[in-house]
This record gives sequence, C-alpha cells and structure tokens, in this order.
Amino acid sequence: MTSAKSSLGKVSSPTPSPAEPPLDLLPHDGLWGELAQAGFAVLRGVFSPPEVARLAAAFDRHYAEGQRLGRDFRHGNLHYRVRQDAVRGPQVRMVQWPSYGDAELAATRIDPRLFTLLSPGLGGDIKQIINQLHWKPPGDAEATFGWHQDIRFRRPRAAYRNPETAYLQTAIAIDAQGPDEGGVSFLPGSHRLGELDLDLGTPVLGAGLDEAALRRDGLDAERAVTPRLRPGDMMVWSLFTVHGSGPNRAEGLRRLYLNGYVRAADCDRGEWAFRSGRPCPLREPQLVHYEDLHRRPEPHFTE
Ligand SMILES: O=C(O)CCC(=O)C(=O)O
Repeated sequence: MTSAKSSLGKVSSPTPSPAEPPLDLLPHDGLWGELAQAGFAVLRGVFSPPEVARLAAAFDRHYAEGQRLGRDFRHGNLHYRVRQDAVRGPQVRMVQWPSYGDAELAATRIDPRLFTLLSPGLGGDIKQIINQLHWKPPGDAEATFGWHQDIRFRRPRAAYRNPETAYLQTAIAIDAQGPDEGGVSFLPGSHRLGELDLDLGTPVLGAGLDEAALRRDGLDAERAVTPRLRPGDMMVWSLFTVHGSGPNRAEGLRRLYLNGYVRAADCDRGEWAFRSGRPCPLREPQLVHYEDLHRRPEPHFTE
C-alpha cells in the first residue's frame, strides 16, 4: 500500500492506485501536528478518480449555470460570482454554497472521510462555514487571490470564537495543480503570527501576490510553498495561515472544491455538518455570511 504520510507538498508523491481505500491514506494523528507546525498540510489521494470525475461534472453544471445567469446572482446562501470578459464572455469565478441544490457536492461536504479527518481536532459536533467552487481558467490574469488570512472574512468576529484552534479549511483538487497552474501558495509558520495587516482594504479575489505587502508584515515571499497536487488530493489550512494564488499559466483548468469547518461550540453561524459524528444534510438555509438571508432570501441578481 502507498505510504500513509502527509507532506508539506514540495515534492509530489505517487497517486495511490484507485483500488486502495482512500480512507486508509488519511494521516489522522499526524495531520493536526503538521498543521500546528506549518499551518497547512497536504493529504494525498483522499478522493478516487471516479469520485473526482463526478465532482468535475458538478463543476461543469455550475459553470454552465453561471454562464447562463451571466452576472452575479444570489438565492439565499447560494451565490454565483460571474465576471464579464469582453472577449471570452461571462467567466464564472466562484460559487458559494452550491451544495443546496447538488446531491454530489452535498454528499462530499459530509463525507465520512472528512469527519475522520476533522474530528481529532474539532470534536464530534462540527458546523460548516465555507462551501465553495473555484475556477481558474488558463490565461485569465484576474483569476487570482492576493495574500491573505481567512480570519479577515470571519464577521461578525464575536460569532467566531477560538479562531486559532476551532477552524479548518479544506480544499479538494479537481485538476492537477502547482505553481504553473496558479495553485495555492502558503507561508509556512505564518499561522503563529496572529492577525496581520497584509494591506487590508483591497479585495482578495483578483488581487496579485504582492511581495511588498508581505514584507511590510515581516514575511518573505521566497519562503512560500506551493504544493503540487494531483486530482483527489486535499489541502488543509488554518484561519491564520497566510496564503494566496497567482494566475494559471498552464493550459488546463485549475479547479478547487473548498469546505471550511468549525467546532460547533465555537461558532454562532454556519450549517451543521456533523452532529455527534453523524452527517447532517442541508435543510433550511442558516445564517453564514449573507446578512440579509432572512430579509431577502429570494433569487436576485446582485450586480
Ligand atoms: O482558490 C484559490 O486559489 C484560493 C483559495 C483561497 O485563498 C481561499 O479560499 O481562502
């Protein structure tokens, strides 16, 4: 069997054979130690090729829907972010909470493998605060994420407690990705520096990887690590880990499926994901980021 160790991702490890049960590849105990040390970790071959193919088909469905909508659109927590490009037409950048209407994505967000991964750090009662699809088409210079810590998005801050230890972001690679494809880059150890300025005020989506902003906070872009991922690999990181991603300079798409989790007792927001270890399917939308959820739940364009 392929070795069951996680890696900081500088060197890509062999993809496990599809015959191997991916659950056995999770470094349950080592993961949280590695997170504490580096602020991020990479898990190899968590999802099998057929599973990734089904997720890729879900991405295609949502991309087509975003193109049909043609501009930013919201229905409850479901939110399509679409940019008009004069040459290429509507470019779907991301979809937030696609799982409400998509059985494949919904099943993945509460997959038992994720519980196995999360529970040693977050316990048996876990809520979800992020459910997102990200696309980076080749050659699109604006499909980037500037250096940031996810803590900046947690509002109102009082609703999110113990941010150093109660949260875990996860991202499943749908396509192979690394430095050339605009893969996510991390600053190892940056999660221990607390909340940084990093030039707050500019939107993260569409921003470049500004080395000067990092230097002002005493960080060095030279130390960034960009894991090389195969489809089905997963990255995890903490709320304070400085990360970002540049443009996709390769030929194929770069897609990520992100799910962010929190120890339920430490968060007043979010959708239940696991209760006493049991998966919780989505029902009536709960308050997460969209403050007008109960005042304006109906479908509407936001631009
Ligand atoms: O998709 C990416 O490259 C960046 C994801 C990210 O930085 C985030 O969701 O916080």
